[in-house]
Amino acid sequence: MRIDVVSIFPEYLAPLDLSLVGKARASGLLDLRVHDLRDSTTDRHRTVDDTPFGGGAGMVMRPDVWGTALDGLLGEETHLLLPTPSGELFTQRTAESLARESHLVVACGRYEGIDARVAEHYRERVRVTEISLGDYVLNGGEVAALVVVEAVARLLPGVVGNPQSLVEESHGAAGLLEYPVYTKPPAWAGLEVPDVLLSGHHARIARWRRDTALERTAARRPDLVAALPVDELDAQDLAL
Ligand code: 6GU
Repeated sequence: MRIDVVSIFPEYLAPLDLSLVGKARASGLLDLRVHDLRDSTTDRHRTVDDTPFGGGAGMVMRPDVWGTALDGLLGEETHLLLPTPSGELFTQRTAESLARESHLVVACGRYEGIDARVAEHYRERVRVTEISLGDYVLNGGEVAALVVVEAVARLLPGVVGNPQSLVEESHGAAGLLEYPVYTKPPAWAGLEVPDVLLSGHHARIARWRRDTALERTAARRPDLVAALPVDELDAQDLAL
């Protein structure tokens, strides 16, 4: 997969050289390129923004500068992502869908955002999705670009060493949060690992994990429990 990220702070994306994403890049599974939006400016000051028409606080990013940057990157297959607090919520389902694409371009806005004509114009040419990480305000789209790249890259075939670790995880297909996990030592700080996990009884362990995942999800994310398809709950689930 190829991913292009455009930002006025390309250094913000430096962590994408590290860890799993860094390895995916080094091995060629992920072709990730970071671009400086200011390279698409034409004036001496490398201006990317201006005051909003209609008045108001803050600055808006100019569509002509973004146009130059994006025209140089978009192809037939591109899915253009525009991080913004007014976008659609980015979820594991979004990541799964994006992991099937061949080319993503992430256009990181700053200030009060990008002139609205940019999304409108490129919607005529490619798929465009405005995405939000959640209900809070960040200073720009760079953190969202980091989130998207990491969430998508780990779903690409060959990136995560043991594909089984993608199967049972929070926000996986079960729609539940992950069950609590433990390792050695069996007693620490006066706290013991639940007996069932030391029992070697696989069916009981699976049941305990399902129960604790459901309890945890109900306590922390009642919205996820409400969204569970009833036909996927078993009799034991319903007794909880
Ligand atoms: Cl994607 N961008 C900005 N600026 N703020 C956000 C966000 C994105 N998601 C949540 N808050």
